[in-house]
Amino acid sequence: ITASPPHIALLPSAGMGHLTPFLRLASMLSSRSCTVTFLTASPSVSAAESSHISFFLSQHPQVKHIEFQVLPCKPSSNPTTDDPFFLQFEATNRSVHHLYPSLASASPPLSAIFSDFAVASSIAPVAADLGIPNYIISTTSCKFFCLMAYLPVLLSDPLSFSSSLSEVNIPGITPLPLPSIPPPFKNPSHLFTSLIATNAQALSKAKGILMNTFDDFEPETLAAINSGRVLDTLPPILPIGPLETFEPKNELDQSYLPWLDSQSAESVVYVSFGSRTAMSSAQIRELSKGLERSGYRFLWVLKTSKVDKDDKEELKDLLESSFFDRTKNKGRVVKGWVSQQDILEHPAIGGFLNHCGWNSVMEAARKGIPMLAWPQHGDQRVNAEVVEKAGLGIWERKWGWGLEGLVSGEEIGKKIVELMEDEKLRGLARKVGENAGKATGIGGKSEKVLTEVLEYLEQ
Ligand code: BUP
Repeated sequence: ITASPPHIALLPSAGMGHLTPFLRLASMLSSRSCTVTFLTASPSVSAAESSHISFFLSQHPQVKHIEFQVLPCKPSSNPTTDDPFFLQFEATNRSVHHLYPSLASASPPLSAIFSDFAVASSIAPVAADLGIPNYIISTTSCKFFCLMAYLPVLLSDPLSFSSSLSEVNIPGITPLPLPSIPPPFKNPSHLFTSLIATNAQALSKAKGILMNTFDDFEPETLAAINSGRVLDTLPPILPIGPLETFEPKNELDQSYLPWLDSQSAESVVYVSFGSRTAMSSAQIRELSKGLERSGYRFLWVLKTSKVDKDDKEELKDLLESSFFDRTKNKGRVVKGWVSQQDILEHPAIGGFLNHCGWNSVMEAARKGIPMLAWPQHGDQRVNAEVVEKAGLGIWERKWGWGLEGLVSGEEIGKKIVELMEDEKLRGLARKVGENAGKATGIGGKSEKVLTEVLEYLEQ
């Protein structure tokens, strides 16, 4: 009997940073003849999530879709956070077991569930009852993954994050400077911290951890974790990135394109802080000054709220009209969703000022675009260190977390000049791009890892 391709159910978690790699992987699996069932929690937090899911399904009619209802707690009922994405993580964990009957009756029968780290503890019993393997998809760097996996151990010692220590030690990997630890980790009862710790404890039940990274990007950390030096209970870490992109091209604001098309090669700085970072209005003004001072051309995607549905402010209320007058030939500011991948692929883009959300990092890596890292929250300071070490970018550590203090326009301007004029960095970043291409090309390391997983799951 010849084996047939596996049937894989994918279960992402909340937020574009989590959904994006799942849509990309679903598209890759589908083009490799797998049967794919995509599981989504409803209602989603952001409008971007629902529109991306709908568009993906319309482009992949062969993909089955199962939607399940979640009921997030009211923000006021959780004393530690009002972040709607964290509340949705928690609600999804509470609802996942409802998926069992539809997963059990799937036809052809399911071969595996690929699910987000944020639901590891609740999906493990479902996969066990179904008698199929569960692979976790990690949506962050391998280095931050190590921190999450090791978090239960760190939390068991009240001194782990003590301000008297300058760094946090995790066996096998280079120490993490204390300022890079997400502040909620210092509070064990914070919802974000308890969710990560609970899910970390379930990692040993997974068959493997699929990671959107590649061997040449984080070689030492991957070697350490895969040799059992970080924790000896973890399943294999399987680097399969950078994931191929799948981007919706509908309903996008592309008004900047003719302008971008008319710019010379590698002359424009692209500025974006991801889908859920809202900067203060004072910081937005300093950033505008910095862009202007740098003298470089810029394309700036601006967000003013954590959830896109709340983003009601207009550009004219955020920045002075004189700024637009002075920079009308120098730059474009866009509000709303853009195709970041298309922008990064545009020959005019020469640098990327970014928060180091992991998808953005992998997108820049694929294209070898030098980054100026300005991490804002969560995993982003750890990711920024990875970016710097890999030769993809520079990072001004003293800028601190997003809401920690104002960075002046003067400093921002200087750093942008440094980014755009550092020829050594440009060469190193180009090399990163070449290595990323090799990893995902035919016979490449990431490509081989994914092929082996799918062969193992063939029915
Ligand atoms: Br904003 C924006 N267009 O306008 P990250 C983002 N993206 O294509 P985040 C667009 O969304 P986390 C836009 O290319 C990336 O794939 C972008 O994920 C795309 O950051 C994704 O980079 C955003 O991981 O999530 O959204 O802050 O919480 O994971 O940091």
